[in-house]
Amino acid sequence: MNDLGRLEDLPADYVEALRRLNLVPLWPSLRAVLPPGKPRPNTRPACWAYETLRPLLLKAGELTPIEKAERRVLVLANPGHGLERMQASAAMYLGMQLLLPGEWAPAHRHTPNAVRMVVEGEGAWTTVDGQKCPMRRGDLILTPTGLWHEHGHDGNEPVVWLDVLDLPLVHYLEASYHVQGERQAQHGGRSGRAYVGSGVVPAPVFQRSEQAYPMLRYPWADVRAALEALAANQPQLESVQVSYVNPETGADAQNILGFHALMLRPSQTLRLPARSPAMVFHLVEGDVEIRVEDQQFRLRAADTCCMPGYTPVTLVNGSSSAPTFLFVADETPLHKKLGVFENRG
Ligand code: 1HN
Repeated sequence: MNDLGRLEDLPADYVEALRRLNLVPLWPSLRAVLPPGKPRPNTRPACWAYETLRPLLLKAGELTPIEKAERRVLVLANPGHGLERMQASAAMYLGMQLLLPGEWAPAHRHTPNAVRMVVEGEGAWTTVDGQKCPMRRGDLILTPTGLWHEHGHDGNEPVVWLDVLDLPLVHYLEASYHVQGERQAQHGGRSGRAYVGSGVVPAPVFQRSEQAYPMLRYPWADVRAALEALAANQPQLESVQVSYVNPETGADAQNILGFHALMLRPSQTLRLPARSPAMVFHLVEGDVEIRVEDQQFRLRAADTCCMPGYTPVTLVNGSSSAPTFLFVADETPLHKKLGVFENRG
């Protein structure tokens, strides 16, 4: 409904005179850019089943050599944004990337921030800023803005991972570009095992790390153990969740998107409040039903789905005997920094 008049209500020659001067009247469009009460997101609830996506990704491996593709990815595009825009939500890009044994995806760096959530396969690695990060199921690897990164594969089975980038936002800001590079020298650099979550951080001669991204690889085994310990130590805790943070500062691991892991106890139903940021769920282990508005999605392991902001989401563990583990990406750091974050309960 538009109660402020339509463009067609104005004389055509008037509108044309305005247009020739690069002018447009605001009032016919005001409700569209400022809808009453809450936003009207383009982001729709959408789900991608790994079982149906996987054979198509493997087919891409046959059709397109890595040398040609550079990154062999199927983009998980939210139909509400139009498939060609490659958006899961306003700020989030999702893609499933395939690397085959012996392949190498060459070094580059770019302004958008990326993370990888490893879905399947052994033997691949990503080198980020000179640190070689082994890729195992459930590991989260950061490739923050500006850092060199490349992928290699010494194993003997296909490796697949989920890429989450803030590309739509950075592109919208007209700040997205990349630089090609040479193969990186791998160095000790940050020690992959320096941060062990015991409340202490390395402080050689009492100098704390000045790296903006001191931790690049968050092994799933540690995250899973942290969730299980949290659940065991706090039986009354409803929401068994951890956030991926910079272990030196406690701030979010990256500047724009937030990353979390969540455990549902057997048979647990967890209602997440309606908050302004959109969310992505990737099922690492277990079985979950996701309810949003009047829709329901059943996720099996490695399935991924995306939910708009401003609407409550309910997660139901489909197993009465085993916990379910989810990786969550959201736009919370961005909304908080911009001052538009809302929790409507
Ligand atoms: C990128 O650099 C990677 O490095 C993956 O693996 C997906 C999507 C858009 C832009 C850059 C990668 C990407 C990307």
